[in-house]
Amino acid sequence: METRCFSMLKPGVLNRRIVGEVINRLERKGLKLVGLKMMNISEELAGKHYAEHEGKPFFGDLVSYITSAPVVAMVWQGDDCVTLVRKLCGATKPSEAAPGTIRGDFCLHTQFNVIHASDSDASAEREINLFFKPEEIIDWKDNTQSYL
Ligand code: FUP
Repeated sequence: METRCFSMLKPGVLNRRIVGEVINRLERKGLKLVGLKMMNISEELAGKHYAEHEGKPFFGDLVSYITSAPVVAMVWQGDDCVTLVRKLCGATKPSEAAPGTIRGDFCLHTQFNVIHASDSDASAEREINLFFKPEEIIDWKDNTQSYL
């Protein structure tokens, strides 16, 4: 069954000119990009997005980093979308992320680990609603679906 996953290229990815390379990893897998926008994240939105980390020692740094420069927010769709996107992202800690994964290939530090991806269907729904209006998601007709 098709599900959706919220994903976000974190601050620095635009600066490093690797937006296309990272998106390419997810596209090549066959996942369908149904939402895409560049944006600046407000402190309020950052607080809601990272609510589960409130009170942890890294929370302040997390919020100031994610609000420090533009991000690229995305919604991906496909069978087992959350599982697949997280596999392609790799482990949270770059030192544990396998080579070939996005985090395994493009970052050194957990704090700057390039990409966010929802960790369950429930958080995907919550995060998509936080970042996208319903009309900003376009579930386009996919003529190649029978080949994927
Ligand atoms: P993930 O779901 O892989 O993005 O990981 P988490 O939700 O556990 O963490 C969210 C973000 O907090 C990570 F992307 C980076 C940051 N973080 C730290 O800076 N230090 C930590 O010890 C854990 C997470």
